[in-house]
Amino acid sequence: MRAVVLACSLASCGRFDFDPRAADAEAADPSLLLHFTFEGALTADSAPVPHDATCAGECPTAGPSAHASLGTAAEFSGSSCLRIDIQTLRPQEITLALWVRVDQNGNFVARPFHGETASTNSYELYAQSGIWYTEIAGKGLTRSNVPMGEWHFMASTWDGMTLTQSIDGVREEKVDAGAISYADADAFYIGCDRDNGVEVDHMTGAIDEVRFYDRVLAAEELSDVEAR
Ligand SMILES: [Ca+2]
Repeated sequence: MRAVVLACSLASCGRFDFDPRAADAEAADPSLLLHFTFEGALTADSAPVPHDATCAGECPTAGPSAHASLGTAAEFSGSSCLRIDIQTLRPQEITLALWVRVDQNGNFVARPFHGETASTNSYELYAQSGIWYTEIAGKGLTRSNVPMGEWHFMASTWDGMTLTQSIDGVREEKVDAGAISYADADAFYIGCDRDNGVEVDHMTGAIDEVRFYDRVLAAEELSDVEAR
């Protein structure tokens, strides 16, 4: 076993169902803008063009993930958050995918558009009072009664017209969701949102395998992502 561990690459360590061909394809996919695996340094981005995070407030800590094959996850305490400076990346199509365990309310991921001057002006995935939300600028989709304290795979896509939300493979969509309106100062956040110039809605729970693409992934592709 030791020889296997020593031989594996950083990305594959601990993933015994790891398919190197799939990983190579993912590492070469230019539409993958961000990919946080939370193995090793929790601020490290594994996307083809990496944009490492900084801690906005407290740093998250490492904890167990949804499956042993996913290694470690990032644990958010309610006052920790990660900021990724991708202000120059302004995709007009989006896919977000991640594993989430909610212990209390909070934002899983958020891409504010006018976070310095406004609220409810983000592409955001969050939970509040047992309801999960996928919203653009305050409009979007909800799912009630998602169990707390358990891991779920969540994905959302936006093609410029239709917003989708998928939780554990059950998909809903909304046409004419809110509009994307990028501003200069806004970053991307994991574990909180930014409204009126301050970080808000901090997550209490855990997050793993955050992927952010500038295209809409098909349902089969999202199933492949979930299975990795
Ligand atoms: Ca992980």
